[in-house]
Amino acid sequence: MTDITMYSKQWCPYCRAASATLDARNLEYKTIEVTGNHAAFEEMLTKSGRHTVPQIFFGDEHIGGFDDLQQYFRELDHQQRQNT
Ligand SMILES: N[C@@H](CCC(=O)N[C@@H](CS)C(=O)NCC(=O)O)C(=O)O
Repeated sequence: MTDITMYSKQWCPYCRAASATLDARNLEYKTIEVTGNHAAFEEMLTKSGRHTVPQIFFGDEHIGGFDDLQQYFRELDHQQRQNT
C-alpha cells in the first residue's frame, strides 16, 4: 500500500474526521503536525497549494482535504461495485 501522509492541526475537526475515515478503512498514515512548525506548513503549502488542513497525500498524489478524501473513496467504492 502507498504511504499516506496527512498534514494536520491537533484542534482541527476536519483533520479528526479525515483520521476517522482512514481508521475506518484500516489504513495506516503518517501525521505531520503543522501548528508551530513553520517548515512543515511551508512544505504543505508548496506541495498542495493550499493553506487549510488537513492535506492528504497518497504517496505523491495529492488527494486534498477531508471533502476530497470523502469524494475519493466514494468514487473508489463506486468503481469497485461496478467491477464486481
Ligand atoms: N473543505 C475543507 C475544510 C478544511 C478547513 O476548513 N480546515 C480548517 C481547520 S479544521 C482550516 O484549515 N482553517 C484555516 C486555518 O486554520 O488557517 C476540507 O474538507 O478539508
